[in-house]
Amino acid sequence: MRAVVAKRYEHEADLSEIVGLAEAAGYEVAATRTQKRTEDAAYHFGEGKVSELAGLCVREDADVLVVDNEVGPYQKFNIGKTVPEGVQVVDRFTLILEIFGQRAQTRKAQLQVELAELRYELPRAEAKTSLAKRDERPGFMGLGEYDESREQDIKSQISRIRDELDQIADTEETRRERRRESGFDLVALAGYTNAGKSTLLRRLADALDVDENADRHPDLDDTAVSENQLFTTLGTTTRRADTGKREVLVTDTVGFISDLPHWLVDSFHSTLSSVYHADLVLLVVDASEPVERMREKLATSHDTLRERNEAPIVTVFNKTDRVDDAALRRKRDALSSLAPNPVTVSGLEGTNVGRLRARIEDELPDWATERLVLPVSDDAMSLVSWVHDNGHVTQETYGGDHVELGFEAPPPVVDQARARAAELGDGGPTGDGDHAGGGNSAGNSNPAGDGDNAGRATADDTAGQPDTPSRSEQVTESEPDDPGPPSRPRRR
Ligand SMILES: Nc1nc2c(ncn2[C@@H]2O[C@H](COP(=O)(O)OP(=O)(O)OP(=O)(O)O)[C@@H](O)[C@H]2O)c(=O)[nH]1
Ligand SMILES: [Mg+2]
Repeated sequence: MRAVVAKRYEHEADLSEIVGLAEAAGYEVAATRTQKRTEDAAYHFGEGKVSELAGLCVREDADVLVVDNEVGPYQKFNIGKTVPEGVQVVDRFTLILEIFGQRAQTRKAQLQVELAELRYELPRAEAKTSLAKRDERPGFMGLGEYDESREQDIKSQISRIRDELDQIADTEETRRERRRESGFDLVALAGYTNAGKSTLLRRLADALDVDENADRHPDLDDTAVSENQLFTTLGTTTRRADTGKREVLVTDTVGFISDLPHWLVDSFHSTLSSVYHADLVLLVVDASEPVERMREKLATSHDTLRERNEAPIVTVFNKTDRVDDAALRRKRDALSSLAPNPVTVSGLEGTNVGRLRARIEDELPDWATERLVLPVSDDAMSLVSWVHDNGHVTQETYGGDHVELGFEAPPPVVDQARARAAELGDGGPTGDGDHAGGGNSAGNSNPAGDGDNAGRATADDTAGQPDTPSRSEQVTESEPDDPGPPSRPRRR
């Protein structure tokens, strides 16, 4: 399929992105044209330009005319009348939808594409209805009625798809909470399309045996494919990465792009929810591009994040293998207000990935510190090993019939450990008077002074806490790779 690509501009005639999009949709770009002018109400371009484009389509034997602007329904109709019959007129948004439609593999991705298509169609159907109504006269009722029912039909399909996407979002939210409660920090890769997110995901997660989890997680078995084209990744891929002390799940997802109408961004909201609900966002930028292009893409990325993201953002300048040090320094300085203190890496060559890991660890929300005294028993030993799995043990001292366990962990893990320790006490304390209750925390046990100690669990406290999950629930919760039942864990 061959395409002629055209763009109307008022400031800058950059065709690289629209050409990239056309290629990503599978077109061979045969010719390009630009025109500097204000928008023409009837033709979008000037009428003469549209005739020229029509001639070009004939000469190049084009199947589509791609226009890098938002073309109104009437403008599209007029351009369509001018170009040779059979040549389709495609604007920036329909082109993006075409790419998404071709690549959508999961149910969620398909629903999102369908939703975006319907939302694109809705105002057009509404316009037709109102036109039909205006023209309505006796004996000519059919058209108006037909269009009105189409409008209703679109609206009810939109609401059906929204409901289904909401359900999927709930399931994902439950899974995210479960992972958090199991001690994982959730890190999301965000950034403009083609910045190198998927390449970085593979770098960060290379220590993980993904196959081990592939059949348990719908989103672990996807491969995070990298390709030099726009929108290679559409779904969501999550992998485990070990940054040292913390266990991190890194999620890679769809890239951002500029000039998208809000309804299109909204349609993909649930794909971006892994970004909006992360503990930390890595905002990846292609540092091999001219600084002004980087600035625009950073601005687009921040705009997309701003609305919903609350997590700290670390900017990652990627592809540094293609920039010399002096240029990189200049870019860092020029962009310091949009990207303070960026980490510079090459995902392709692996340069500075260690530094990125360390930075992730630094920027993640602090862990709480705790010390527990447990009676020695099989259950206590399983709690000790669970704490090893889900936190960072700083002290493990055995004395007679008890064990003292000092550790750092995410607050939800500390809460669970306290509750489980308190339950050990319920089964019949084995400790002496000092450690009565078995599960009592040792005094002065929080050197970090994180203020999270006020409700320190004792056996009695726990009995009065309706929120404490039973031990069997905890076992399920400690299984991070189990998507689990759809119900939401009660705590947090
Ligand atoms: N030279 C160089 N190329 C890189 C680097 N990182 C990624 N690339 C290349 O950049 C292109 C895009 O990389 P991806 O990892 O697919 O980028 P992405 O951000 O996941 O892109 P989408 O999924 O399309 O949004 C691929 O051709 C990669 O090989 C890097 O550090 N240096
Ligand atoms: Mg990708």
